[in-house]
Amino acid sequence: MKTIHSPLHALHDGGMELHRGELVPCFEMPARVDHILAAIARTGWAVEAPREYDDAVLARVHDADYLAFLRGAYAEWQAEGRDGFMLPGAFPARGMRRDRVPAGLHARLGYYAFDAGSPIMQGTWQAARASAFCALTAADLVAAGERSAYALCRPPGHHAGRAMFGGYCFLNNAALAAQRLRDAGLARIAVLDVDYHHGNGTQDIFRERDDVLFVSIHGDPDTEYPFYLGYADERGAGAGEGYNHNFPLPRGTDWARYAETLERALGLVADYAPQALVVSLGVDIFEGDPISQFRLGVEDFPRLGARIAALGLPTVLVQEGGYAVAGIGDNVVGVLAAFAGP
Ligand code: 6XA
Ligand code: ZN
Repeated sequence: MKTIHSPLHALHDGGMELHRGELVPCFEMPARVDHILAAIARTGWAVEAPREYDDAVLARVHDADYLAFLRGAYAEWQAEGRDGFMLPGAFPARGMRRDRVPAGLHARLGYYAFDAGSPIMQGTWQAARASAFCALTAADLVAAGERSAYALCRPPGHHAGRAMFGGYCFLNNAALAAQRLRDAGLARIAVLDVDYHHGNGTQDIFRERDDVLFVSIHGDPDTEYPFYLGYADERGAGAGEGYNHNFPLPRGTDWARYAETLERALGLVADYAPQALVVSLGVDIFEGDPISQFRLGVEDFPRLGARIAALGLPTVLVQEGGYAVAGIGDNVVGVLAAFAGP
């Protein structure tokens, strides 16, 4: 399976996040990619650089004002004489104004963010663009007839909304891939999100559309991040009603329980009869993950890959989470190798 990778991911590095009430070093770190690349090197698969795209392609999924903010925010921060990384500290919660974009940098930082866990630093915009380009390139390969392609995206994307960042995500790589496949003329695209965390950004982007199905299996948002979206009663709206399916599962879910739900999710994808599939591939469903609570073992990732492959669909696999850094390569390649088959 061809891997699309850019070394520019490393420009987004370090910083602290406010995680469950504590300021801690970011779990999302460049070493994740090194371990995935090392495991891919052992397979002998080709690794290619992404193509370049105009910001207009990003604007197919994201609002122009949000893209302008991401592009320029760090320069504004530096103009204040500051360096390091920046985190928001105030958000427009219920009862406050969300209908106007405020002028000041810190006001806009909180306006566009939904958590204090996603630091922006000097290279964040460049890294996020390169990550999105990986997903877009993988989508272009699949649109051109490849059976599958793997976008080694970092930073991840599935929490990023049209005009919102959080959960380490700035640009929604999976949504950009799905939209790219649509723009290539494929009529119906399914997104299957198997990351431990609900893909709130992807759901929100496609909520009112029936041309992109969103199906997600994830930790129950009653206790698991991102908390405020991802419940089973969210079914889409307007034309998109019935094209959104959430499967929240309890802490401690093992492969047996997961596999039952996966069959239901795959059944929904198959019933939709899409022309292509985008997988938000988070391997933070691993039992060793430091911030997640499912109990999938190393041996379960090939099972997951084989089950997804059985759909027989042209597929873009997009890297999302996974923070058991030493094991991340084996878990990702476990899925990809089983997907690709002998
Ligand atoms: C809060 C946890 C962020 C989870 C990010 C993730 N600091 N999303 O893995 O899929
Ligand atoms: Zn995750």
